[in-house]
Amino acid sequence: MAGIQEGPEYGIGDFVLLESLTMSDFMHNLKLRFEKGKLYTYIGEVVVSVNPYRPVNIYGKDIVQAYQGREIYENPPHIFALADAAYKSMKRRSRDTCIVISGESGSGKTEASKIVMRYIAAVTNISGQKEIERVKNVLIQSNCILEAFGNAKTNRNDNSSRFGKYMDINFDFKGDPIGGHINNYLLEKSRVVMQQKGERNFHSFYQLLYGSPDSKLVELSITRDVKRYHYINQGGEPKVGSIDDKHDYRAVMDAMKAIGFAFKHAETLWKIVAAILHLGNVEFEEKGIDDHDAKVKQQFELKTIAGLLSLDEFELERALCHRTVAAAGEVMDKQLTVPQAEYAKDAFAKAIYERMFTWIVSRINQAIEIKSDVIKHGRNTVIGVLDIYGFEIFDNNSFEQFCINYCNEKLQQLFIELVLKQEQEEYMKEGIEWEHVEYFNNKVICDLVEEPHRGIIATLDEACLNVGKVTDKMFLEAMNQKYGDHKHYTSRKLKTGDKSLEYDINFKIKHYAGDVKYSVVNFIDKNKDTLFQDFKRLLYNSDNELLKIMWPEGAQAVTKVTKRPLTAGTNFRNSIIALVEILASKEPYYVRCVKPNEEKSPVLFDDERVQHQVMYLGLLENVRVRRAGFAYRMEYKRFLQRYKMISQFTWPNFRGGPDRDGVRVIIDEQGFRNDVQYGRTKVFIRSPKTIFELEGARARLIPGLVIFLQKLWRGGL
Ligand code: AOV
Ligand code: MG
Repeated sequence: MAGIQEGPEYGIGDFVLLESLTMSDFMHNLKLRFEKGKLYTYIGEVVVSVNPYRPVNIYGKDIVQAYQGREIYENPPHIFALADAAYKSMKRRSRDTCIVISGESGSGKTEASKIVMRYIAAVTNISGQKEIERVKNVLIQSNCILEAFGNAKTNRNDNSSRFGKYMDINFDFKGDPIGGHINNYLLEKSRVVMQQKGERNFHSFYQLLYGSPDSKLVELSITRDVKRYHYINQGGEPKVGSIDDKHDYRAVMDAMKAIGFAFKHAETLWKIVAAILHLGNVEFEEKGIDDHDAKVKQQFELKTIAGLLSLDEFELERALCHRTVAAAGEVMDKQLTVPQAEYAKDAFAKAIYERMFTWIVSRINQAIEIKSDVIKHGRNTVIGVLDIYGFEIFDNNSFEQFCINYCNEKLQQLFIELVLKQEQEEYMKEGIEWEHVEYFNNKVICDLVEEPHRGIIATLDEACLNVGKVTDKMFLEAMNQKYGDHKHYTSRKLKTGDKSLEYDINFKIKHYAGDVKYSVVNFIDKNKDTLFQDFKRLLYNSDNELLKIMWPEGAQAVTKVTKRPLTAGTNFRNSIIALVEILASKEPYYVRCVKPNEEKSPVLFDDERVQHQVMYLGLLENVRVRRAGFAYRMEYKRFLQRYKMISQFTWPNFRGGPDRDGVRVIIDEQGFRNDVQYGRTKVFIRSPKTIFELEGARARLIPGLVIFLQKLWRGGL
């Protein structure tokens, strides 16, 4: 167990036990542990994890064994202990639990979620049942497929999640996984057609180009030359040092096979990816000098795309350059201009990619869906694992960052509510009095974004009702008027009287994690998220059965008046509110991820950047809440078992009444009467010092344990 042993030189393993609690004490301890190679530190039951940016040898079988079924304080801090606590609670007390992983982009959330899943897989199905093994396999293998199609290199993280993921794992009465379900949230589809400098499109494109065999490339009419394809060459850096696209392509193919994707379906997915590459190279020109209608410049590309997607070439061109409009029962054909056609093409590319991703998630869900007879017979409890895109600030922030950061705001809000609520509830349940701790409540920012009728999303929806008439700038102006006085909103205003001065196209939100300047350009468009009906019909009429399945609404008659669909912003808001409700209904376990530096360096601890995160994650407040009341609590029975040797009245066994009386004997004898309160089932100890002294007394009586205990309490709790 070389990887996890700890001694005093590793600092304190639980921030709650710090002698004094200032920011500098907190930082000193976190830095010391990072420098000594210790990723994990507790705040009570919360795990703080600092990204090591190097492979660490602490997730092996022997370490799994060390943590399996043990209590959190019995071993040095580790995310396994948290996974085990969630698992034990689910199994022993039939509680639905969830593991909420938060932190900014690149802080290690996705890695943490995979470690948790691997731990759960490692400690279950001891009897080796085939079906359970299959479910475990799908749960684990699905990651590499989802990451291929849903992750990308950004300027903050080489493997950045560009979608949110919440995965439920269902367990039977024995505590073995029998199924699961993945919810995915808003894929950043704008990336399909546009990338910032230094970034890439989704991994899948590069995996296909670098990883597939030559014969496949011929079949899809593509080459390995990334530079040739507009949709994937804009970032300028197609190769990423930390990523082996060729290897990953094979892994994705293997995973699809293992999960049971039909071969022809896997083929179709790659055909779609290739078709998008070709689509990116399609350009439009005007039909003639006086004819501004758009026509496709590269007919050969059309032929290839039509072939890949099993579409009629003529219909494809029509859909790209025309639009069918139905008014008063009459169907009309409207020609698009060149810019309109460009826009429609991009919308088309984004939509097929997004639909494909949604289909992949549902196909994985189908493979792990629990059979209804299993639900009927027997208990079914759940552990949910949440891994969502982290808070991000780029040079250029748009609608996507706005949604991602709003989502992080909501998770922070949940943390505030639950961590406080839990603590308060525990004290109430046990009949204990406690002191309140002040903290920044970010509810005001959540409201600014999401409030019905008044929030930014509602204002944006209003602007979208009048497309064509309302521009992004007018939307900005509407916001400036509504939120001009809001503490968390700022925007530079137009100086009156100076016509030459343009509106600033940005607005700034003071998020809990920092100020972010968003550009309103394309907010209306991205929120409205229109894809002309013509494309839907086109894809529905594909001879490829899978494409047809992906586009069922294409079956609708042209004249049928469809209800206005919800906007992207409102959809996202609703799904995040629903997610928060799911999480709040479960017993939460928190992992708070911290990014040590911006350079992805394993040796650099950037004090300023880390301190900023410690502040906005509310980690100090978290420790204070934990300590304001009581730093430590233990069930009477466990307390007695652990400390009974330090009093002659309780050793070897206490026979004078209930366990609670035995605990009182020890506490009184040691002189800690004023430092504890007695709850209904647990003893609550206010200061960490008491624990140190009790441990000391115990250790003196068991000389052989001295060293062990020093390690445990100084470094390991
Ligand atoms: P994120 O999920 O929090 O960012 P990741 O989990 O993708 O961040 O971590 C970023 C990178 O840090 C990984 O690709 C690894 O190289 C490294 N890393 C993280 N955790 C560990 C660990 N426990 N051991 C070794 N290396 C690690 V984002 O999805 O961008 O918000 O949206
Ligand atoms: Mg991630």
